[in-house]
Amino acid sequence: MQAIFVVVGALLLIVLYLKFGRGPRELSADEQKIAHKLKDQILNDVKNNKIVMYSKTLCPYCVMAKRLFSSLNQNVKVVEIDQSENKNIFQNALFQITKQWTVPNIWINGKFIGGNSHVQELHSAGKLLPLL
Ligand SMILES: N[C@@H](CCC(=O)N[C@@H](CS)C(=O)NCC(=O)O)C(=O)O
Repeated sequence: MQAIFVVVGALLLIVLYLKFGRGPRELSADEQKIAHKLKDQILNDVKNNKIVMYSKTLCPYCVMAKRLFSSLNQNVKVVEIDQSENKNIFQNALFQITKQWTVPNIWINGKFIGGNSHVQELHSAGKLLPLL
């Protein structure tokens, strides 16, 4: 019986970590320099690609958003930030631009749209396709 509580507790912690992660934190001066370059890279990517999604490989919300765009036959430039060298600074750079910490972090035609729930809502309301 006790073992069940331990397993449920551990699962809850994993879910909470996946949902909230570590959250944004203050960057050191060196990290801020990297964040500055990453911000330039992000702004360049979203300028040059119709749909850009900053994602994490194990994120279920990212999978849902990828499926949605794929069902609409839309090519998405997916950047898996957990595979990047400076993943926490990358996420911080995205946060500095969009004020959104979570992934997916989705851009359409150079404009920040939001996360998975936002694109799903837009699609349900018939407002996503007109943006594409
Ligand atoms: N409502 C958001 C939820 C997104 C979300 O909670 N994503 C998790 C990953 S699956 C996240 O970014 N957690 C914080 C982190 O990984 O640092 C959406 O639909 O996009």
